[in-house]
Amino acid sequence: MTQASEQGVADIVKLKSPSRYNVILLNDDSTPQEFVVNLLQNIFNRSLEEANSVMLEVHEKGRGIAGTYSYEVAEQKCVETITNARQNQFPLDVTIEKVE
Ligand code: TYC
Repeated sequence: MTQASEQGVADIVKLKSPSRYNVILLNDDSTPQEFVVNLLQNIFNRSLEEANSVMLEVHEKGRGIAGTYSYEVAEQKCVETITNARQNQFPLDVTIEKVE
């Protein structure tokens, strides 16, 4: 193999799939459960059953995965979540974590 084609192979081997990010919902004492379920359906495109299950997981364990996206989309989902919650005066919080 020529040096150029060896370099070509090395470049291909190095290619990584784009990173994914979990949007994590955090529990609090005052955001209503129904509001969280609606938000999971409307912003994170979850079915009613999934939304209920994620909401209960957050309520019981303190945190849960709302959805998994590219960084840009995850960031936008966070902005939409916080904007919606604050407009309704709820303290709901979210964070983004890279999927390992
Ligand atoms: N713990 C809240 C309650 O009992 C419900 C809740 C669930 C709040 C999930 C935030 O991310 C959350 N009203």
